[in-house]
Amino acid sequence: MEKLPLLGDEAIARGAIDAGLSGIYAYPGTPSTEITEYVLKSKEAKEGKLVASWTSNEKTAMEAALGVSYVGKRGMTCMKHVGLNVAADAFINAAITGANGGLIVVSADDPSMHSSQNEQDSRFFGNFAMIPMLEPSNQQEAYDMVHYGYEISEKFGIPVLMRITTRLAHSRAGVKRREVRPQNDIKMPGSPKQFILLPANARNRYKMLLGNQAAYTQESEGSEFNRYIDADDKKLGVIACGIAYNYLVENFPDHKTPFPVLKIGQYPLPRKHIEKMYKECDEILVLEEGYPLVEESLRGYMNNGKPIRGRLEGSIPRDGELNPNIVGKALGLEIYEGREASGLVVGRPPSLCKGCPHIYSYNALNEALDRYAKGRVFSDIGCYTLGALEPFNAINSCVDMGASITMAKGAADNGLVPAVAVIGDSTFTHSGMTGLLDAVISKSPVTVMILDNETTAMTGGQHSNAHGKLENICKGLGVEEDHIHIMNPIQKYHEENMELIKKELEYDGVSVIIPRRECLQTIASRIRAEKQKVKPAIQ
Ligand SMILES: Cc1ncc(C[n+]2csc(CCOP(=O)(O)OP(=O)(O)O)c2C)c(N)n1
Ligand code: SF4
Repeated sequence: MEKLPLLGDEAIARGAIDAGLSGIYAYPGTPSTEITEYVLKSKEAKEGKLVASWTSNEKTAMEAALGVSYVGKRGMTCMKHVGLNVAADAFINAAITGANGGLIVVSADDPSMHSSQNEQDSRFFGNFAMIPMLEPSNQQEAYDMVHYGYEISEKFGIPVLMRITTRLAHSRAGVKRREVRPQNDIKMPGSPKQFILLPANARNRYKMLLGNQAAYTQESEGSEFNRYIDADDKKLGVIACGIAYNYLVENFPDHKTPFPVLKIGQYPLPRKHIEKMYKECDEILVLEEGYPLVEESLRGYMNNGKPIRGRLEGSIPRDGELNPNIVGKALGLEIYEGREASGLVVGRPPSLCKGCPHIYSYNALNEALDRYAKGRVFSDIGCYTLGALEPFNAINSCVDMGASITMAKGAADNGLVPAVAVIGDSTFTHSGMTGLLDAVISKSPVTVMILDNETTAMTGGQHSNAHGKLENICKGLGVEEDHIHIMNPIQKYHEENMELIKKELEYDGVSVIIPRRECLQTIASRIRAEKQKVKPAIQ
């Protein structure tokens, strides 16, 4: 079969298409974005053979993918780890409804927080939902696991969580393709009650889920993705999960360890393999990205005094991404640290592009707020979060998508007047609209600036669902028309913009100001595409 050089994300996308995917729904978020982008640009999507779509947020994506599964077809949804928090209600309940057609939820974790607010471990969500989980160690496994994931999803009638991390998502390797499977035809759920989670049905479904746990573990124990690699030196046994297996074997020239290794790629944990290792080896070292999930489970399983080492115990740092050197040190190996970087290499902190529209919004806002005490601008997540840095120092919070308007409302309701919320157009339709409705209902004195650069810039310029709709959405949510304004964030209109913001800061109610000018990068991408007469890469 053909071999392709694919990113981990692309391997998942190619795997899904080849395994008979019918519909993929996602909200962008690093490091998961390239999965959906690959499918969107695929020949199969362009020929209309499958449905691929960005959604308003991760919850709507999760529910749309569940809808694909409901009709018996294979669905996928992809998100970054914090996106799974947004999708959690649907995700946890999908474990109770179960799946009809195969359903895979991909959650991409970001240990070391390369581009995230936290480094939470999605495996806890998988355990919480009590569904099977897959964790690839390389791009080939990522591809193969999608095929297998759909098999077990359909065999057990349950969604499957695939957990990846940044390093795997964004590194490239040769991936051998498999035979392409046809998509499923429409087939309605066998039981008409399956998806109706009224308490009486839900209780039955939950019992089924509990009853299936042993079968999921048995499947894990027989899985090709959980391998016990035996060796003579039983002083140590290493449990290596997902990509941590690569970091382990990179420390050994022929990739052969002198001690037994249990390579984990599937959960629930293969209990039998773990018991074997625990019985045979004097000491266990657990290598896992994220939280000490396996280490904690081991302590629960059989804490009879045998040393278990890992993140909890301290042999591995409690936070941050793993790498071969961290693993080598935990094994007591001599590590080559490499030379210090040359003094000529200077750090390049992130910054707004020169001429970015957000710059002019912040200049006007800062000046309008000059006469008030500091600390009243609640921001959200997007390129505009860089307004926290010099020279702007324009924002005072960034917590999660949507938290700008709601935090400003809470603060304003409790005496911080004026309070300002700064939110991007994509973040507004992701989870700002409900907060704005709350503010309207309680007539909170907040000034909301929706920075409309007509795209989802931070994640690469995906289509923004707010495009062309913002004023109407705000009107529909009840913001008074006299207090909805558009401004052009450009130096030429600085005075005018500043006076407008000043005026609305004094208004005792909800006002919305929409600075509107397109992101420079999407303009550049369009011009490049027009010159080459191709469709813009960024859509
Ligand atoms: C729950 C969640 N999903 C996705 C992301 C990734 N993400 C960060 S900002 C952003 C969108 C930013 O778009 P917009 O609000 O329009 O601001 P812009 O970057 O265009 O200025 C996304 C998708 C995230 N941080 N959290
Ligand atoms: S990508 Fe666009 S929105 Fe982001 S900083 Fe650059 S110009 Fe501004």
